[in-house]
Amino acid sequence: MATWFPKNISTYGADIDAMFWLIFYIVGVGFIISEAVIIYAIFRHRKREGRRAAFLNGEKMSEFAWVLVPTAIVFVLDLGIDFAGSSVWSKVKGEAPPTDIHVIVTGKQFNWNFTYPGPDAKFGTDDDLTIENELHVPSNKPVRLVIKSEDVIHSFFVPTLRLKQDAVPGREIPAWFEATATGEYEIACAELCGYGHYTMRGFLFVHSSEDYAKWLAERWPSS
Ligand SMILES: [Cu+2]
Repeated sequence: MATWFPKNISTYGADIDAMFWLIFYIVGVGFIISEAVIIYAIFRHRKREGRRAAFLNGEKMSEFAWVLVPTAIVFVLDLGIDFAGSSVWSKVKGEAPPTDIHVIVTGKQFNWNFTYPGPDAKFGTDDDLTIENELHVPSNKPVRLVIKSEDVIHSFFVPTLRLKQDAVPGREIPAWFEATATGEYEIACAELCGYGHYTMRGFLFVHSSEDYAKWLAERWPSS
């Protein structure tokens, strides 16, 4: 079933996928048990000659337990998922690994703009470069992003990186990733953001370090 997922090229992708499967199996088992109980009850208590329907107001403890016990089970399983997910959360959302690659991602109707600081490594200077819908990074190096929006809420989604983060107007939200395989991968907007939402498509280009250096030299020839 793992083949249902898009290819994983992210250092933390396997952790995210493991959480997905944990939740999938817990919810799947719960689904099968609850459906089995419903189907059993339908047959066991079906209409029969000479038998009146019972009126249950749920005031007896044995009746109320049908609500209480499942609620308690769901609560305990929720805590288990939170506990299992906390280390993944802190890895993905906590302190990003140090790096010299910083990119500002700006969502707008209906584009992803990627701003590079240029050779001076500072944003807001003359050598900044903004590219539409193309994010170029080297493989096997952490990349730090700051995700912004110019207008409405968007969601920066790179399925192969297992990275999804809302872009919220007025906020600068940090994110990071490290891609492990070179290639060209799809970037989407995962938040319905207007009539052109479906056109909000970009590409992530993961280069080898030599190719990335070449790409940089082409963009900033003077440096
Ligand atoms: Cu959008």
